[in-house]
This record gives sequence, structure tokens and C-alpha cells, in this order.
Amino acid sequence: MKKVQETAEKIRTMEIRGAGRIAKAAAGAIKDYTEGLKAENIEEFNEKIEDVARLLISTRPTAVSLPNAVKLSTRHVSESVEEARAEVIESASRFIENADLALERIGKIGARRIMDGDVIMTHCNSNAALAILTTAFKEGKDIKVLATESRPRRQGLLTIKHLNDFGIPTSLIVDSAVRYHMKEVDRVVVGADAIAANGALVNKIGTSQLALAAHEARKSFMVAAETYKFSPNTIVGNPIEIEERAAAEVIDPEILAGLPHVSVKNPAFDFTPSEYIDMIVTDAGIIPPAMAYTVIKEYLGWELGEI
Ligand code: RI2
Repeated sequence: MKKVQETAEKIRTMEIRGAGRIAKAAAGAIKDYTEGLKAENIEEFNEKIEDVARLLISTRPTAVSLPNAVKLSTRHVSESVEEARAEVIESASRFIENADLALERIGKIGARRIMDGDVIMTHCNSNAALAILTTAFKEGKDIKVLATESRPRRQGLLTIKHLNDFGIPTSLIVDSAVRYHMKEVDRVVVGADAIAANGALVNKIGTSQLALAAHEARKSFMVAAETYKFSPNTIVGNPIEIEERAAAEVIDPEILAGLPHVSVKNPAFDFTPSEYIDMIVTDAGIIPPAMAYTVIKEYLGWELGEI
């Protein structure tokens, strides 16, 4: 349990971050825990697995990849402890393997939609979006990237480092320069923390500004999202909770303490309605946002949700 608690803490503090990475880390923690799990009977086994699942899911509320990964990784039907253990280990390993494969597929499928000479804007730090950009570049397409800083945690700095390692010409811009630069851009490519059944995107705060500016300038807006980032619960209208993070991420607490009339709002994500999204690149192919429900039904299964 100690290692699970450590992983949970790393996810909470964002030492492990990114919707895909936290999903894989959770699956890895479940696998390790189950390998060493001692239980007298299946009831005790199930209780212990449920405790671990609850702890991991509680760490961050928005990225649906996390509960989906936990539910997929803990799947088992057997009534015998040893068989159930083997099933969970197998489920978690399969999730991790499939997550890596999904990224590779998204890279290949999305790269087909990137044209030689494209200038592409991206936001925050998304492995799925980066897979598309680096695959297109490796295929010989001459691309340039505009990467937003992504305040307050500045994940854009991770993105520019990654792109630089590939030798991709990249400009770093501040978040408030998104609309100013949109005229130079051919398309926007971003990742996803969650996709709702109606095709709306939940992603890093500021994503909806990129979408609005792209819409206004008639530029293509592409989302890269593994099928496990689609939210079954939204089918019945359950909202996706937007994580509100600490004020200290935005302003020095000592300065804030001296400003008694000031408070800080720090939502980590925002919603982009489906009408601003041209396509969602998933590991199962490219879909228009209106097909999000089909992805949930065909690739995830209803039983993943608490419906
Ligand atoms: P991949 C991140 O959230 C960003 O919002 C990013 O767009 C999204 O996860 C998807 O990232 P955070 O953990 O799974 O930085 O594509 O809050 O890597």
C-alpha cells in the first residue's frame, strides 16, 4: 500500500502529470500492489482492490483517463483469490501496453492530416498531441510549432524541450498572445483530459481560447485523445468536475497574505464546445466530435460508468 500511496501523492502534486501518464501510473501502481496482495478470501481481496482504486481516483478529479484506467485495470470476474490476482495483473498490464500502442496510432493517424509547411499551435503539454507533431516531422514534413507557455504551471516549457529534442522549429508564446498569432497558424493540435459524450473537450485552462481564436480565423482545430479519455458518465448528463488548484500556483502566498481583499481563482481546465472542434484523432481513427458517444459505446463499454 505504501507504493500506491506514493504514486497517489505524486499524481496529486503533479510530479506525475498529463492525463495519459497519470492513467498509466495508476495502472502500474495497481499491478504492483496486486502482485504482493495478501487476502484470505475473495471478499478481502475485493475490498483491498476497491480501497486502492478509491485512493487513486481521488487524487485528481478532471482527467477521466484516471477512473477509466483504474476500472479497466482492476477488472476481474473470478471468485478465487489467485485467479482474481492473475486477472487484475493481466488487466493492468494490458492497459499499459494498449496506452503505449494508442499513442503510436494517434501519432500515425494524426500525422496524415498535417501538411508539409504547416504552422501548428499547441497548448500545455500533451503526449498525444506531441505524438502527431513528431510523427509528421519524422515523416519529413516541414512543420513549425507555436507553443503556449500554459500558466500557471508552465507545462509549455516541457513541450518546447520535447520539440527541440526532435529539432522541430518552435516558438514559445505567452498565453495572452494566442489570438495575436492565430493568423500565422494553419491548425491547432491539443490533447484532452476528457471528452464528453456530446463531443465537448475538457483540457488545460486556456484551450477554449485557442478554439475560439481558431474558429474566428477559420483555422482547423484538432484534438488528440486516446479512447480511454472519453467519459461514460457524461452519457447520462453527469458533469465533468473542473479541478480548482491552489492559489500558490498563481501568486506567492506571502504577497497574497498582504492583500486581504484579494482571492485567487485557479481552475486547471476548461470546456471547449464541440462546434469549435473539427476532428478528434483517437487510436480507433479520426472522428467528428458528434461521434463521441459511439466511441464510448464501442470501445469503452457502458459498464465503465457508474450508470
Ligand atoms: P496527454 C494535461 O493535464 C494537459 O491538459 C494535457 O493537454 C492533457 O493532460 C493531456 O495530456 P495536466 O496533468 O495525456 O498537465 O496527451 O493538468 O499527455
